[in-house]
Amino acid sequence: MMNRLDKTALLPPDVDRPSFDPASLKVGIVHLGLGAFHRAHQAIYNDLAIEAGAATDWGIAGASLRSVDVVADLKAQDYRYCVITRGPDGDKARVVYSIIDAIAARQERDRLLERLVDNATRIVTLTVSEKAYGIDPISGGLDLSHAAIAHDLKTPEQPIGPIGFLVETFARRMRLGRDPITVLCCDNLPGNGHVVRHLVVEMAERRNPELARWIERDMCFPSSMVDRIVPAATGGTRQLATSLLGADDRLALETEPFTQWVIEDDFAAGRPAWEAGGAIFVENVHAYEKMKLRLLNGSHSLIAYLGQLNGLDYVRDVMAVPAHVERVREHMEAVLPSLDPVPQIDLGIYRQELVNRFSNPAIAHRTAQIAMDGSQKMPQRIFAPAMERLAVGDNAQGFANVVALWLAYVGSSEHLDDPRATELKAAALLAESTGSAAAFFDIPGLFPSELMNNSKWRSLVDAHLLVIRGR
Ligand code: CS2
Repeated sequence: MMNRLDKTALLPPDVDRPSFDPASLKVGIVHLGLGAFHRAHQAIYNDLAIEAGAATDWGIAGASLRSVDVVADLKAQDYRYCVITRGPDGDKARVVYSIIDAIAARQERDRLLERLVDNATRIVTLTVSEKAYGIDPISGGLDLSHAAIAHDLKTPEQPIGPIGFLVETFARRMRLGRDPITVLCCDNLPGNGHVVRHLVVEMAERRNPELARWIERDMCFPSSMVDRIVPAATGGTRQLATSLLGADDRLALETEPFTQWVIEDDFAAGRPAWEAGGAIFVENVHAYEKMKLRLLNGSHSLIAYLGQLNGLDYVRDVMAVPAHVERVREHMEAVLPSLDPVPQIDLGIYRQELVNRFSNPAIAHRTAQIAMDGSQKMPQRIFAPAMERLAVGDNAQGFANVVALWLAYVGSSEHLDDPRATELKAAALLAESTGSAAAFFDIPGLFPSELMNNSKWRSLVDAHLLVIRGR
């Protein structure tokens, strides 16, 4: 039988790993959302920070709010797993040590809350995906019809969602006289720190205004921009890991060499020296996040819908078609005037780098994975720059095309993966029979009012939809 990657595994010398002993670490961070992204991004910066500063009090307790499998697998492997970087120089494996505890919130809610409330916990980080927060698209506040929000308002002491867990954590910390801490959101939302702060304060306000005031005054919610393309792992990833490690790793991940993390340096109770892993600390992350959400993620959504509508399964397949690459470059060109100058970044080089990253032949990133949850992704990726371009007199034609590609995809997909799938599918049926996207624009809160009320731009969407469907 194949050896398992755990603390007894003897690894080949060319597999990177930290030089510290994971048994020497203590928890200083609780992370919510144990998906591939966190494990291939923050956890590595954290390993490098601990190593550089011998900062053994910044271990991570990772919590999964939904899945229980990742927790069981981490436990079975003594919390070790490998990240394989795949680029032009070949494949390189690195074993990660930073995660030293794993908690399945569904099974161990109390233990998770104990960790969150512990005085040793000074930072709570999050990667739970856009849809998990429960943001009302119209008010920007709590969506009271969101299942986790509704649940956590009703039974606040037994939370299930990220906002509910944070509010209950603060309620307990206040009661126990614990120190203020930092909440660091690492999801692809604009002003992600502000968003989370707003939701947490609103939920706390409903429980106890004094709690809301304490959170507002003493907790820190820095925003951050995160970037690394980490496709969902497959059987192939596991095979590759076996060949590189000589051990079986159920949690192996593959990713690209590129990685970026820009963080507002606003922490209530210290932080690891993540700059040792290349993180950049800034006063304001806004320009970086706008650049990334609009150039990278916006192009990603365009590529995903082009791929899905043309039978191309992977991002790299779309990028192998010159006409599609041309379209992606044109989209980036259209986004450019909506961006602010980004310190230390040459946007020309950044755009070329994106084309190269999307084209990486070793990265099998499914267009279906990116295409999901369009209702949660389109606002910051496509609608926001479209609105800004319209406001200064541009016709935002290209953005109308991306929206039409998304709507055509919604109409054609058999199993639409989106929290608003029912409403979207119903609108798609109407759009099919009327030949107009009006039914989509009628869905409350799907499009911002500036786009809903712009009949000229809407007719561009209709025209593109007609052409796409006619193909
Ligand atoms: C992607 C992102 O799935 C998606 O919607 O656009 O996950 C993307 O790969 C990352 O943000 C890259 O940093």
